[in-house]
Amino acid sequence: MWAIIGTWRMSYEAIQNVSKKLKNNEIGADEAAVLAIAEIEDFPYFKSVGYGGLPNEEMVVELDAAFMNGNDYSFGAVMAIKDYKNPIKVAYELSKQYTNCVLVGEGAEKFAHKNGFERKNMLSDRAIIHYKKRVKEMETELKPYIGHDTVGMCVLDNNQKIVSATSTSGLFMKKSGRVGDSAIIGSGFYADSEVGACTATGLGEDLMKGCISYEVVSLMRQGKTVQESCEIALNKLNDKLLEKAKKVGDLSIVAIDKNGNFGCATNIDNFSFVYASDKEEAKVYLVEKENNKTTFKLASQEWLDDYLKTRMAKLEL
Ligand code: SD4
Repeated sequence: MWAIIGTWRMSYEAIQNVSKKLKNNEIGADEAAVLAIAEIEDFPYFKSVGYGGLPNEEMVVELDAAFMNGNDYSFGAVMAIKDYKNPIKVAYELSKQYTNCVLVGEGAEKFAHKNGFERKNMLSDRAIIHYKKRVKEMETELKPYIGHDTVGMCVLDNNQKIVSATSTSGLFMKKSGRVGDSAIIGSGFYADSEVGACTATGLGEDLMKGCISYEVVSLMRQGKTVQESCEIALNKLNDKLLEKAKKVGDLSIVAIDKNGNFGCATNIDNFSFVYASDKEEAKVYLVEKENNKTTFKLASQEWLDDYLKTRMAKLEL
């Protein structure tokens, strides 16, 4: 039995590709998560992950990524790393270390260099255009743009191993050194092979307030289904923030349980995810939310075609 779930439509091709290998037992959960996320990091048209990711307010691309092994809870994370092609591979390598497994900025870059990871200028021409357009729009004051597309994946393999992993350029126009939930254990990702895994996307500052990925796994551990766990955790965080802070950012999560069942929850209107398992091939789902109840449906072919067209449309200043 195996299953894989990834945030956003962006996970589609990568999940299709690794599914074939998971099915044939060619790779396990670790490799599936790392390969799939690296493929997304390499694709220049996804603008919140890897190459082509949107820069911070100084027009520098700083990336966060993380990996967690649900068998032994080992994990690794890089934060605000610059000029490395695949932050997820660096995070994975760090997860093999008991100590020093979370590195930021220069320290992360030194580690990547010492371990022979490929360097790359991660600022694409397209990202520069996005940046300049945004600067023009905000002539007076630069504010972080709260649109998002971070990739998070949870994978269960045929050996009942579960992992969770993420990669992101974080918020567009963020401050230099800003870190969101994606590289913070328990917030952007969490995995326990005896229970399940969860990963999040949205406004990191708010997702961290609920330690949401840990919360979802805890609820599953207490006997809730994966779908119940996602909805309870997300609605609770959403409602608490509205009550206490009078505002809440975008929050979306996906999760799997130890039997490969999936769940999702969101407080926005355009969240999508991709799921594949030994029982079904990779499909894109669109999530809908009404009165704290989450439903999802398969994306139509028209929606899928339109997505890539929009993503790859010519950009002009
Ligand atoms: C962050 N959660 O850095 C990330 C942003 C995100 O899609 O999800 N973008 O806050």
